[in-house]
Amino acid sequence: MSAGVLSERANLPDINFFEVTPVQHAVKGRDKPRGGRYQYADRRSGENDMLKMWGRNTSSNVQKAMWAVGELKIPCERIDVGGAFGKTKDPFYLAMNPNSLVPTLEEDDGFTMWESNSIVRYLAGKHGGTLEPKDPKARAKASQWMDWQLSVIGPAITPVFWGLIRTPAEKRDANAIAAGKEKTTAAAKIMDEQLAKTRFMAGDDFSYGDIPVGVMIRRYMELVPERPKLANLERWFGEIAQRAPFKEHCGGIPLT
Ligand SMILES: N[C@@H](CCC(=O)N[C@@H](CS)C(=O)NCC(=O)O)C(=O)O
Repeated sequence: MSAGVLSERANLPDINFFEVTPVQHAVKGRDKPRGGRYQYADRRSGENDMLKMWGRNTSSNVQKAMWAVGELKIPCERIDVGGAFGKTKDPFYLAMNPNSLVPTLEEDDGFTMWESNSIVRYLAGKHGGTLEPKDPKARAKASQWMDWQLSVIGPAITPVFWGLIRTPAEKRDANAIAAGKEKTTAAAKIMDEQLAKTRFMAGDDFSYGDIPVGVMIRRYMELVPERPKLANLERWFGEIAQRAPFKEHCGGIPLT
């Protein structure tokens, strides 16, 4: 956890008794790796359980899940696995997530699940608040944009991210990067049209429908500076980027 979290507390929504205690520690038992503990103690929820989120913080899918954790102020310990940290092919991890991918959610009672967007929906449904819209139509729209992130804008930006961030300059596939930029811009225009009509993706309130696409648009803004002017998208992104959980778990983490 960055020191910035504490200084950003003033920007958080109106929650009483909100405490953030960053702790770096070893996980006891099973030869597990180290991670960061996010002690979001929110007495409103009455939840004392500490959930675990397995996954490196540079993963866009982990970022979605942790952004939701931050919005919901759930006690959470994030543990670095995946990428250079490895461990995702270890038997203990495969038993939780046979895909060998991050993130994986683990609760105190042994419940585990994977798929970042499903994790976001599960946590929002379980812990209440406004992240999951109460109105069925707004909830459906939020879910729609989450699925669209997986099926459209995620696949569009992936070759751009991998080409520009994870591939040495001499090995880059310029055509694949250019095609990815074009597809991502086409997707961003669809979002821009929606955002001409509503303040957020699923209506006039921030919801989990903004989270997966928000993580993608953060990448778009950084990786495609030559993009066309999309005034509604930029207005929306400027707003969500002010949220403390976005800064903590997504915007403040360099693309690597
Ligand atoms: N659809 C899955 C995709 C998960 C996924 O592809 N995760 C990537 C990181 S963004 C991963 O685990 N890569 C291998 C690794 O980090 O070791 C989800 O949304 O959770």
